[in-house]
Amino acid sequence: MFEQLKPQPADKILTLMQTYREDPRADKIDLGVGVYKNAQGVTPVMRAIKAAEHRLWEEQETKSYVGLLGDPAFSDAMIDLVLGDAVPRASVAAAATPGGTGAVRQAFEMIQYGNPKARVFVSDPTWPNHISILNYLGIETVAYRYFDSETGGVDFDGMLADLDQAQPGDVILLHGCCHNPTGANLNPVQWQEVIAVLKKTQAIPMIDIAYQGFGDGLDEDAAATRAVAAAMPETLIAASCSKNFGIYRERTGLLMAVSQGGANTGIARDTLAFLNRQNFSFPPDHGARLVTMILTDPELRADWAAELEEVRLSMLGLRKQLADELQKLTGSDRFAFLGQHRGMFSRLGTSPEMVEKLRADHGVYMVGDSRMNIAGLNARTVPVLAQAIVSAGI
Ligand code: PLP
Ligand code: TYF
Repeated sequence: MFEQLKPQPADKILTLMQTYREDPRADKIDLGVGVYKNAQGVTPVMRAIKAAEHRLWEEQETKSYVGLLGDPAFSDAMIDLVLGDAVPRASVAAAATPGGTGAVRQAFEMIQYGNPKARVFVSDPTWPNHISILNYLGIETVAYRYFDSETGGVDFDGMLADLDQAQPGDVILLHGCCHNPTGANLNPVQWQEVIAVLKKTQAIPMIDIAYQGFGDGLDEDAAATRAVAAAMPETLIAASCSKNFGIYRERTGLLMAVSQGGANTGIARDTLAFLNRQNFSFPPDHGARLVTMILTDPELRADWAAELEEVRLSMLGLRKQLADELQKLTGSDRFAFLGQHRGMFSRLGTSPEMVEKLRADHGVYMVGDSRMNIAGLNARTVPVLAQAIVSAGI
């Protein structure tokens, strides 16, 4: 049977990681995979995670199975973090998943299970794994305009016009904050307009929130997700703990299905448990337990929030430095959008040829669509990158 298998295209982001590792140049700059790195280029274990792991090692007495939906205390803590008091707790069904990707996958499966005809509207561009998983499941995708490469911002009129084409039962996938791969985001007024289109079309919103705390702050980054969930009869939310808790390899995420409570919430909960059982039975627990310990212990929570804020501000500082440096070198505001973007990523808006030139001539590694991981920079390499961008003629 194995000989019948078809070779699959590699994940471009992960391939780039490998090419970077094999490059012998000492001054190479890695702006590829979306992993936070500090000024020394290290992805640290957060202080609160270390403390929680220490405590867990001392206190944990069993590693027996938990439940198909994971530990309810994890769901409660994460629902509180993401949704605050935007919706009644009784209207949320939730399942722990292997990372945010697991939550995305389970959400798509739930959509397909509930409505095999549903189409999923995705931003152009979106995180490549969205498209890959949707194609794999055979779910029809419809791209909506999003990034305006002229301005580096959102083509909001185009976006609204495309979303307006959704039919009742279609799903509109939105990034809650810190859009991957572009870094361009909607403002609160624009989110209200999106909500108006969701109501008009009766499409179902699905929000992927993988960078809460990386943009404008923990509550600020969740504001759009909260507004949508409060306004709509049904919302799916896929949340990741990989980035904001720095526990990438622990595979920690949560899928939330928000409805009007009562029987709908019950059937949503049963379906999430069923879908978990079909795919992996019990979700991973280690990362979820650490997150729960941190969010429910005031001291650990305060320390985690403080360290996350340092991370956020360091990326914001690098953005501003890069935008300023390019302003100085070009004498124009062409790159001002880099300072306005939020999160780990910014799409420079240049061609794959230019991206390759930056790699070959300057040892700068960004994804082929010109997405840069801002956290791959530090105060010393920002001017080097700015000079490389200008020398390449971008
Ligand atoms: N969604 C988006 C938009 C992402 O960028 C990522 C990657 O970090 C994820 C989901 C899921 O990440 P993970 O599965 O590592 O939690
Ligand atoms: O976009 C990124 O770089 C992150 C990390 O298959 C990632 O979201 C990259 C590729 C992948 C899974 C996660």
